[in-house]
Amino acid sequence: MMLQICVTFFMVTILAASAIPKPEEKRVVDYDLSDAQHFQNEQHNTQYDHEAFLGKEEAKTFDQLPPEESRRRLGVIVGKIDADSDGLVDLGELKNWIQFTQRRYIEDDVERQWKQHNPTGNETIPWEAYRKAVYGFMDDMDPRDLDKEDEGFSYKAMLTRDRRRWSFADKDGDDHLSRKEFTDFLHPEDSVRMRDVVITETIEDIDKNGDGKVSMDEYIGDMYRTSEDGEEEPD
Ligand SMILES: [Ca+2]
Ligand SMILES: [Ca+2]
Ligand SMILES: [Ca+2]
Repeated sequence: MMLQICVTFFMVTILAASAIPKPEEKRVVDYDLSDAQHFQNEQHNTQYDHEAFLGKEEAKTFDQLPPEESRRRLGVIVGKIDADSDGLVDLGELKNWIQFTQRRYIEDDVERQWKQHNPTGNETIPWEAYRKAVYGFMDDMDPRDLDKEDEGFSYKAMLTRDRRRWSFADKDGDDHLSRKEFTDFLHPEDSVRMRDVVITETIEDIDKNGDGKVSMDEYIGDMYRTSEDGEEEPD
């Protein structure tokens, strides 16, 4: 069993490496398989695989367990991944498993935010209620501060973007979002219907000077946008 687990982790490493979201995907998705860096100073960080494999919450639980119990539970999970019960975890089974943990992450996130914005359990959330909860503070702000931009970021631009995404997600056009519509709003990357707005938002993010075109400099600038931990740009 131990050998099997080692093989599995090795395979997760390969898979997770190819599953690291590209910067433009990450922007919209805004989550990664793990909070950990997959490679630190070219050293492979096993914490990344650990979290990608189990999901962040589950990985936390595992970190607190004694080794024998971790091993036992991992064995149970490996049993679940091995869909055809042939005693081996193949790449397809591993892919399905990682998709399943990502899916679960989205569902948990939607559940949490749906409850937060809809505490009385209505069928839908009206735009105005959402706007008030998220951007209500802007009503009391100085209009000059609202227009202020910090590296292309402004509250006003964020509100405009959310408003547009809301309208896209609002399939029946009543300006309220049902739970299904709200899921598309929060996680447009997971919905074919939302593809256009995902592309629009991505281009807007890269196109820093707002001329509607992506220059080489803007593209390169975007590629290194995520290296916040002091990584140096290559020459
Ligand atoms: Ca199998
Ligand atoms: Ca609607
Ligand atoms: Ca541009």
